[in-house]
Amino acid sequence: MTPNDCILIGAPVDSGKRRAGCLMGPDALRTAGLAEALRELGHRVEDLGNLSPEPYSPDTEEGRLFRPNETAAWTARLRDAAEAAMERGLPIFLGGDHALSLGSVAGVARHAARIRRPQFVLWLDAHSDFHTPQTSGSGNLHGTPLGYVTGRSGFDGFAEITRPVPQENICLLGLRSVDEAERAALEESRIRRHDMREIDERGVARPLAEFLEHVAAQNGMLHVSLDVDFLDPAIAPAVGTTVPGGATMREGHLVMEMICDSRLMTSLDLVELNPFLDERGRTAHLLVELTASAMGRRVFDRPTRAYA
Ligand code: Z70
Ligand code: MN
Ligand code: MN
Ligand code: MN
Repeated sequence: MTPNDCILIGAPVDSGKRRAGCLMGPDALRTAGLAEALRELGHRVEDLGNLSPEPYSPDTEEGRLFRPNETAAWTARLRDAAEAAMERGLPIFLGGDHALSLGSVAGVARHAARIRRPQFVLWLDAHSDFHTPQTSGSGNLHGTPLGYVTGRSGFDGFAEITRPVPQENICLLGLRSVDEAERAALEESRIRRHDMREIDERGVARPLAEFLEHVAAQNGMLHVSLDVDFLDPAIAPAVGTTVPGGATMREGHLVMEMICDSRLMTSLDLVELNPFLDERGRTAHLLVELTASAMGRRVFDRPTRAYA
């Protein structure tokens, strides 16, 4: 793989849900050897350290939404950090919970608009994260990033979305926990979605290859957002919301290897790692290994990528 300038951006966002611990994610990923693994593959790596949110008024723990001011402040900071990092290399956002993607995706989409290329998003997650603050039953904003970046209304107090990601440019893979309001909104939308039943029937490679070929045909930028709960909790226990029936280790690596072969990935989120719930660092290590697969680690080279 051609060497990349990887920019590690620590985003210890922990305001997107009630169970604390994701703030330790960036340091767990560093401890598990993320930078070393990338350097071993020939990439240059710069670690910007951990960011902090813009100044914000403290959240009262009243009201339906959990910590909206803190999450809005993170969103503003991460959007600007993402847009700036895209000028220099391939940003890897070290989460932090999935609320960090309100900012990372908004920022990369602004950069793509500036260079006049379409932005695509691959969402590897048990959940669809397509709520708005109004439709969310839990009030947890980590369930809303795709609602925000597609320009759904109701995000009062958040930076305005000037460059919404077109629905048809988004692909959800791994779905097995979708709330009723999200299901209704998804069915009205043009978002591409592949649930675990489809993966069981067709395998993970064919739906993914279809999407990657579509991105390539449009000369798109590709943001990959990897939620730990995409994986089965038996192999990735360090997550607050365990949903059984997730991707296996082999499916996880295959997805990342195909992303690598496509040469399309321009930015990456590693989110929802809660090191407080991990077993001897195995989930953090697995995320490092999966990132390595996406960035060039392989057993043998493959001449073609004919899966569809
Ligand atoms: C549910 C909600 C969610 C991640 C859980 C769950 C959302 N749909 N997202 N874990 N990453 O509360 O809105
Ligand atoms: Mn650029
Ligand atoms: Mn998620
Ligand atoms: Mn999830």
